[in-house]
Amino acid sequence: MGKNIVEKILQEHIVEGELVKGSSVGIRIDRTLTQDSTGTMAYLQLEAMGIDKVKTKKSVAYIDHNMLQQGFENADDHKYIQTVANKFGIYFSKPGNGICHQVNLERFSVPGDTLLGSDSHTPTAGGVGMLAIGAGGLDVALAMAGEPYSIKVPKVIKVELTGKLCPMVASKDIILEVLRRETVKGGVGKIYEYGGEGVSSLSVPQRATITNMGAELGATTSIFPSDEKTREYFKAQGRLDDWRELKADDDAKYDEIIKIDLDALEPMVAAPHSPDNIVKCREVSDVKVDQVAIGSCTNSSYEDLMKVAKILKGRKVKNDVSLVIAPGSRQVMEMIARNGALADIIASGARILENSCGPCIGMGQSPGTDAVSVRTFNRNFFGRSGTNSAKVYISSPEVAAVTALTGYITDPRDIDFDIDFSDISTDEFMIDDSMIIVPADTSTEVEVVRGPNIKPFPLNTALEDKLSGKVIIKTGDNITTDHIMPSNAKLLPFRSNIPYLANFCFSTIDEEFSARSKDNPGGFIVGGDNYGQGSSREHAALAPLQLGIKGVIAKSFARIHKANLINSGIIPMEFENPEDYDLISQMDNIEIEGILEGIKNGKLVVTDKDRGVSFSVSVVFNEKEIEMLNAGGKLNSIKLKKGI
Ligand code: MIC
Ligand code: SF4
Repeated sequence: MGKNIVEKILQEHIVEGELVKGSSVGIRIDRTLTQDSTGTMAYLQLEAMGIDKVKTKKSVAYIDHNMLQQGFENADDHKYIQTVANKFGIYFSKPGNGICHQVNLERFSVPGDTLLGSDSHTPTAGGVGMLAIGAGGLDVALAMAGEPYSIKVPKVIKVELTGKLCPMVASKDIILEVLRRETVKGGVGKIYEYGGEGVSSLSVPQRATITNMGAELGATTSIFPSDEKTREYFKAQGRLDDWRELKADDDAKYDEIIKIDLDALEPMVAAPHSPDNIVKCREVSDVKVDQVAIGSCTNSSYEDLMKVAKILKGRKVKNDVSLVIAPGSRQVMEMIARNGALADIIASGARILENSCGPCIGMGQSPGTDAVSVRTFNRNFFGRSGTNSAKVYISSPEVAAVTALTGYITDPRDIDFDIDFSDISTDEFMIDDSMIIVPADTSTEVEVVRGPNIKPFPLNTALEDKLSGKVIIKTGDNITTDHIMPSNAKLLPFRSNIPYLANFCFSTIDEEFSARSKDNPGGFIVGGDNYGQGSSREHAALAPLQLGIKGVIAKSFARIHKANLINSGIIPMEFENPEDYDLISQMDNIEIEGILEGIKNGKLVVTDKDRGVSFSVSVVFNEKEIEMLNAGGKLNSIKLKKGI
């Protein structure tokens, strides 16, 4: 029987279990990536594993998230990562070299290989046909240590593209359309494989925009075939040797097929505060805009910025709009600087930021009170910009650039500009890998520098058979990791300091959460659907662990966060009957007995002592997960096994 691309790659990498839908398999990880805000934890955990060198084909540590050096903390983190990378045989991409996913696409992606990254947008590399998955730092550390990565064999959804995008309609609009149809939780347990005749008209950066933002579906990953367009991209990056063709067999089977006619798509935006809140630009053309931000790992390629430069050339940004632009990599920045496009951008009145995540993670450029910001990013979650009252819209670079000129959300087809994008593609990127530091051959002489900002991470204790405690918080649906452990310019410097960070757990929606948890140790969190969507940050599990949280009961969980909870020894429990959510209130006392047996049988009974009611929660885990929970987390279970 014919195979799809996902099955082909999984088959080549499977080392434990069998390719049966829904069952757990272990796959070999060829490559890893980390970035600084999740990297410090990942490397502290790697150090705890007692290995000398990473066992992957290539692992890369990027610095791109926290670039604002307002104190020593950040520089300490960077130094720690650089030295630990050097010791363990990991390539180090210096601050200023660019956003991990953009640089990875340019310089390290390989079709057909597996990539595990401690960042939820690792699937960006699916744009070249890599099976690229986001995970918590501990899982990435384990992959570096040579352990297989375990996943549930996902459903494979084919997204069949037909036709061709119309002028001023972007690949961003394709993924916005997928989000409109599938929603932010529609992709849980699924991989989206793109195919159909429409694929060949899309360049690699356009494809990478789609696989990048596929993370917002909650999907395991997204992937494109590796074809002639991919080959051209590798040739232009001087990496033809890394290219291989990858396509689905003609008779490949899929669990579902979604069809998208590219000709019929229109420019769209994701309205506040969710990436699936999709509306057509023309429906919101009365929205006055205060800020426009162009960049992020979704839309900061050479091609994206050349389009922006062409739109801005000879025109001026509206007086009451602030336009900020962050190119995705040093390669992109240097190319637009040398060919003059940067001068056109500057002349328009735009502000140029460095090649990093920047405003996407609230590191600077927070909008004003109640301000409207149009961004080419992938997430517009509540509070993520650093301003809770701000309204963030997500759009393509074309929409963003035109909007900066008009001051209102604008469909670029409604503007009478004579712009031709046909000469943008390049057959030769500027290649200079001098900001990528090759690790030392021998690790023994390398000293790991650990500044005072690097604090030990919390470890859980072995699972108890009976748990009782208070419901410290009850949340609604679609709680993001930005709600649970906010990231902004004030908090990002403390990603390697969990005791401090924990004081701000849930702080954007509940300032008392941390104090209440400390006053009532051993508590629980109650959540709605899709609890923990968004980022891969394990801090959203480690901070609750630090505060003594023992379990989370939710209607459903996002994939990476659920894994991070288990890795931390916090039990994720799902309401068997979602209506039981209504039975519990914040600060109720709950009790769960017979836990050790219950997690083997997939079911626990929770008693709400204040309401005098009991209900069942589902706790279906595989053997390894049960071991982890019993030991009080993944690291404890590994230490037990290895006797370290
Ligand atoms: C994000 O986009 O939310 C981040 C910041 O890149 C996170 C990682 C982090 O929290 O450090 C992600 O996507 O995983
Ligand atoms: Fe950085 Fe934003 Fe991409 Fe996350 S989504 S990696 S913060 S650019």
